[in-house]
Amino acid sequence: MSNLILILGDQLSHNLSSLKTSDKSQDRILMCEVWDEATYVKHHKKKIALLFSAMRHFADELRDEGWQIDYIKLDDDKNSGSFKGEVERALSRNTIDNIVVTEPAEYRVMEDVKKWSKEFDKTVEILPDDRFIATHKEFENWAEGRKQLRMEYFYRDMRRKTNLLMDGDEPEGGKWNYDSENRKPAKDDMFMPKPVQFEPDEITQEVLKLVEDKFADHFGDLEPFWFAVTHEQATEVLDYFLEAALPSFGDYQDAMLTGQKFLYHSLLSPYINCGLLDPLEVCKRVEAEYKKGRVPLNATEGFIRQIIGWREYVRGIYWLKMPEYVKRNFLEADNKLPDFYWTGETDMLCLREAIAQTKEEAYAHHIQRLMVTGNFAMLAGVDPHEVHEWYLAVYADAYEWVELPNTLGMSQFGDGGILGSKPYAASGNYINKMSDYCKNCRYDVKKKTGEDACPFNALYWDFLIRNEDKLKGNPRLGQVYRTWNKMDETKRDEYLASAKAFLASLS
Ligand code: FAD
Ligand code: DLZ
Ligand code: SF4
Repeated sequence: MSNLILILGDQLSHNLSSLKTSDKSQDRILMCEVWDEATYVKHHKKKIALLFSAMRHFADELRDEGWQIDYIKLDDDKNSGSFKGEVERALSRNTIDNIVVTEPAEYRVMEDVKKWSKEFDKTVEILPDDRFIATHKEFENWAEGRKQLRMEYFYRDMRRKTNLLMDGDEPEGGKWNYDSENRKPAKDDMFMPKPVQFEPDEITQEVLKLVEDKFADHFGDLEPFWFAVTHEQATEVLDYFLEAALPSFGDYQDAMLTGQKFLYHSLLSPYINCGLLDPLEVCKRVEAEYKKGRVPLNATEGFIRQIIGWREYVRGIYWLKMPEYVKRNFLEADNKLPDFYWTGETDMLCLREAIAQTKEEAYAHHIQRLMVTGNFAMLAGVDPHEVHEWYLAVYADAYEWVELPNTLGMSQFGDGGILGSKPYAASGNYINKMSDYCKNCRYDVKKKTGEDACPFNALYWDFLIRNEDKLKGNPRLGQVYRTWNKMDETKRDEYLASAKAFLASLS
């Protein structure tokens, strides 16, 4: 019996379920760079380079371990351009009894794979992806019968399951969540860790040439390219994060500073999501730093919550709600995504900074994604599907299972409140509190209306009024609507006129 094991670009883990159950001496691995995956949205050049280089390095590691591998490069002769086409070609090259694949992380690919058994007349074994902490069944059971699917309660179950930061049956320190300690603005004289950077080796250089040649019209700067592309390098990034940034991760998690792209964030998501780092192992290393007394509890808990809480939870929501989730548009927003999301050419400094670093690094941290680019798109009434496709294309860590709930749900309120209990809508005041952007912006954050006023201020009220029918029943927005109702009528008209003029200027 010989199996064909298909390993996808985000399955670059030695402990992958399909590898654990296979036999080096008779099974054959297929890995393939395919046009369809690189272009179903036009991914950032750096993201494609990261994946192709990491795939090639991983294939070499497996070959060194004695596996037989068919590795198909993008520019190989006869590359069909799709997973299905490459499986078909592999079946014709080799004598294969069954196809084995660890479940694809994206719905689109899973639907494709499910058809192969019939199409190829072979058994297709789809194995669970046990790099995730919760199984699909566990999430479904947790969700069953609940009126609200709040992350916090799911997270507590994941703490119990993993035993991370547990003191017997109780949470370490007596509280499950230390977020209230994690909202400090940063100052520009603080020590900032510099990300670990790697020189492209020969494999990466070949990939960089390929990406420049084939994907020149995709968004983003390809070089300088310094991502980790192997497990060893990704582990160095983790080591440095634990050493230099983790102790301050909690305190400044929501802060933004001009010219500081990374602050105390880990930069680990691209590596965790493609399999170069294991999420549970990362959390154990973080917990160990707390146990050594090097890192405070608010940072440790805050970090672990992002991974075993948010990351697992958004995956659960994705698989629970797809395929209809991607079509949701609760607020019926239908404006176009402004062009400046692709060019960064806007006078709004907060947006310019977030978009410029997205173009340069394929990275922006969570609050930039949520409260700057996400908040603006929602306030401006942009179609959430367009917003989703932008996020999926521009970030090195973006895969639909994690990006879609974060974008359409958390940041755009497109799901009507499955992920968040209210829209993350904020005026310029929030950005001013959490950043130093407003000091040097051509707009005045203190001005509420008029040509020089921060656009977020009028858009905030315009958004609430535009969507009043849908949002006024939300108990968390009652106070906001009462404030509006008490406001002087002239002031209200000025807000709406300012927003209208600004939105017109966008189109
Ligand atoms: P850190 O701030 O260091 O956080 C540590 C880790 O926690 C991350 O590496 C990540 O694995 C995990 N994490 C943190 N927040 C989340 C979250 N909300 N959902 C899932 N995991 C989380 N994350 C992605 O991995 N891929 C995406 O495509 C993605 N799209 C997003 C789109 C929007 C609109 C928003 C608001 C958030 C999105 N996130 C996404 C979540 C988050 O912004 C990124 O995980 C984080 O910025 C990655 O940078 P980091 O590794 O430095 O994270
Ligand atoms: C994101 C991506 C890209 C750009 N290219 C490839 C590829 O050529 N081959 C591959 O196996 N995977 C790629 N990926 C990752 C896949 O899109 C991802 O594995 C699926 O969407 C399932 O999550
Ligand atoms: Fe952004 Fe408004 Fe501040 Fe300018 S003033 S940086 S537009 S929040």
